[in-house]
Amino acid sequence: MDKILVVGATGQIGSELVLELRKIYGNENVIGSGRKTAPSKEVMESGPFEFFDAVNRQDLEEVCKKYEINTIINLAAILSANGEKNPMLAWDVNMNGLINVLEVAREMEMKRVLIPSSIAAFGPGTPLDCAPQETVLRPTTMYGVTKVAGELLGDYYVRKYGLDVRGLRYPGIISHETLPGGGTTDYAVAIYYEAIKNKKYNCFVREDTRLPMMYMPDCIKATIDLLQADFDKLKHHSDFNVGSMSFSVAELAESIKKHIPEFEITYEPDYRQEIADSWPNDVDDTAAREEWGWEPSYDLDAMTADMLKHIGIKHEKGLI
Ligand code: AKB
Repeated sequence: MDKILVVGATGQIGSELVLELRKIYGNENVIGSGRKTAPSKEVMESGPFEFFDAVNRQDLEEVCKKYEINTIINLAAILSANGEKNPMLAWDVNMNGLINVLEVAREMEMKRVLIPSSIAAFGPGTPLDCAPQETVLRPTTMYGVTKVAGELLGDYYVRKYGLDVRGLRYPGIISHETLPGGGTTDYAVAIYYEAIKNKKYNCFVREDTRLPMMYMPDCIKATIDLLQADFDKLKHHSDFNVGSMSFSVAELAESIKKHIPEFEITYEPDYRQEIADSWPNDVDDTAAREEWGWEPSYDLDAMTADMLKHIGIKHEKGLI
């Protein structure tokens, strides 16, 4: 019986992942956790939830023992833009939280740990187009530094201790349930909300900024597919590139205009432009496709139609 702890279950990905995992593994077997922020009503009411900070190892250990956890998914992180405002906090949450997760999992001889990485692991030395699986990883953000260190740590625990650690490099994730918090790719979510609410958006990166992105249903699918993949078939462990779509801000705006012709976009690049410019346009995810059958479903226009539909409903109900 799998007993899964999702650390960071109030965040953009965690809040949706917990609900999907509960459908598969049973409500009582998926424990959500967060530091302070209250989870959604659905997450809170559909199964166990614990408030603690994974940076405090003793608290993490107590929760793992209480629920006899054998799998941890660690989604707690300070993202790229917020990380540049407070690099030491990013280091503390992203590294100390992670090492605690790995150490508790090792000591309790857990079955599996899933630790996401990000396209932020890449940097200016990485090829811009179709970033290879094995490539230069010299990020220029503290978030990126912690993601590279996290990938290396994950692989170290596989090699040194035989702990089953897996991870994937998330692109910018786009969703209509929970807002992302403090990332560089947040513009690709905010644009949809502003298009519905005000029919205009002032973007903090240039129109030609092109980054790898993914719609939430594909993100959940990728995470669960990797979680369930046969360990013996994996040649990589903590650093899988996962591609889905890649578009410029101008192309994103055009996709929205197909539904809202009067939508207007303006550009006022800030410090996040430099971060976006340090990341590749696109990734080569051949390893994920070959080793665990990764295949995305959504393209830009399919995602836009779905995002506008759901955010439109929220707006009609007066929720946004
Ligand atoms: C960010 O923009 O920091 C995140 C990421 C790409 O990991 N969305």
